[in-house]
Amino acid sequence: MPTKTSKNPNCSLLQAHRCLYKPVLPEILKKGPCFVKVKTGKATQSVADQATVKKMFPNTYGMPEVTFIKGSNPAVGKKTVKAAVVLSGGQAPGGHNVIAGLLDGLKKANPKNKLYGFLGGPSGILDAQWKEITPKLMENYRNTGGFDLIQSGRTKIESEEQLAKALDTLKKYKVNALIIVGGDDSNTNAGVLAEYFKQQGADICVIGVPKTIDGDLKNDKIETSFGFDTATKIYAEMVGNICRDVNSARKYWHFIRLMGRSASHITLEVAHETHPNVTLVGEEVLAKKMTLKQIIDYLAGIIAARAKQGKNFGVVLVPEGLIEFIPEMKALISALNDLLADHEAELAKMDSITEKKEFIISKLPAKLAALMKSLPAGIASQLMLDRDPHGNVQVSLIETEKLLVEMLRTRLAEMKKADKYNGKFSAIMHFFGYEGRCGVPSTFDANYTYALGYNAAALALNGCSGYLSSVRKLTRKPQQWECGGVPLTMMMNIERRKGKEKPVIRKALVELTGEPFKQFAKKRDLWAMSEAYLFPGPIQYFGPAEVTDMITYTLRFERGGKK
Ligand code: FBP
Repeated sequence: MPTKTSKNPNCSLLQAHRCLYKPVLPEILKKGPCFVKVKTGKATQSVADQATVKKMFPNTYGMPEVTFIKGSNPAVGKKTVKAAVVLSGGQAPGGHNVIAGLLDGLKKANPKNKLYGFLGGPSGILDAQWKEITPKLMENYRNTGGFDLIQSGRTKIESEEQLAKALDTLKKYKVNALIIVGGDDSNTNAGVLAEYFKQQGADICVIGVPKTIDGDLKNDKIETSFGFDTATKIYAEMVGNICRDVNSARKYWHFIRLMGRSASHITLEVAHETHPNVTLVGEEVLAKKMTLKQIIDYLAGIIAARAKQGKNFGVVLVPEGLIEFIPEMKALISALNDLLADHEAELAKMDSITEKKEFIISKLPAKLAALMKSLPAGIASQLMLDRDPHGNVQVSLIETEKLLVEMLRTRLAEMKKADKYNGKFSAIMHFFGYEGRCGVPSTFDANYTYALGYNAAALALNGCSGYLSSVRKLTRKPQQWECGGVPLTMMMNIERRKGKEKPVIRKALVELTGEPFKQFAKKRDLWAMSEAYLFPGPIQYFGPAEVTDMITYTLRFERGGKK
């Protein structure tokens, strides 16, 4: 059916139709921010290191959780607000809908309210690069993937000078609310800014929005970060297609590394959606203190057992963050992090990676130096690449699947010599990461992000600075979702970053006692030896609600039983 928007040459037909989709708002937000009141809960505490976090955040520590309840609140419509939004960190499907919800919420409260977008992530605040987001501009971005409306970036606003610069920009343009859409690191930054503005007596409200495909920014009140639903559906489609190819050709082992910087939530979710033969879970590797050799033995055992049945094929899922969970690699990475930070200037003067590597190896303790030398050259170099501005290793650039396959080839050859393996091992390697981050948001993510943005507008208009937008009870229909805010300091603990102790929002890793892992553990032996593959197919945007509105296994397992 042709539509008005489909005449835009830069707009695909699907995009044109999706632009017309009206996200379903939770009932509580439907009449707009002037019809919700703030109900406060009990005072909160940080998840760990309470005394230190409290000392670092004297103005924002201990704030109560807030929930929106029905009630007349005309005061929020009487003030005129200039809000600004910034997209921070990796892309996640639904970012544009956060902005759409924010814009619509602000305008509903008072049509004179304005929304600016800082360009290119937090650096846009420092460099005062922004554009106004008008309803007209927003039109073609509703329900689309990507962050291209204002782009994103990973700059961390940290030094006194940067904090002061950020404040200067916001004061100059009379911005009274800043909405930071980001993951754990970016929302830590939101907490730091909220505290700093209060310390400086600046009346600027800072609100965070939980974004990351990794799914590791969650707790009791943040049931999932946005983007996880769509990204896992995209990866599951691709993995399912490979499972079908494997089962048709029956000649390759496919090793698929899936994104997720640290936590293995994405890999576990995709495993539930596709039933691959082997799924490695980083958190289990850490809990069992599995060495690289033990991981290789585990994989080789399954490959040999399938070969015995004449099955020289299969699918293995490898979480991107696995490398940091293997105890000896974790120790090596941690030592490298400190060395790279301590010797930044000296290393910058060296031209070749070989020179850098030799220098680093000479500074490592003997055991770690030996490990570094034993790694394939490519992997050792990848481990030394620059950390991101938050001090994280860029695991998306480390080809762990190649490391595993290389080591497996050696192991299987040894087993062959010892008459313990009599198969054929042809491996194909993949990395599915960036493919999933800018997909057209699923119906769940389209609704969830719009609600998160609209809710952030209500929080900002109520002056709830230092809060993360929280939309919960997500296994229910969107109309029944609950809305409110969670203090950012409540999620913090102290961690070592770039060689220093820093307050950061604690990542939610896969819990081995949690239902998503327990359900997987029950079935993995069956999946290992059979071809119980599932083929989820592409995300459906139109059709029966049970297909279009499907939520993740993770959310269902974690929240399904809760009221
Ligand atoms: P966020 O935590 O910022 O959402 O980013 C997540 C992620 O997609 C990881 O899964 C991945 O390791 C990383 O970003 C890649 O970062 P970059 O985009 O800088 O290459």
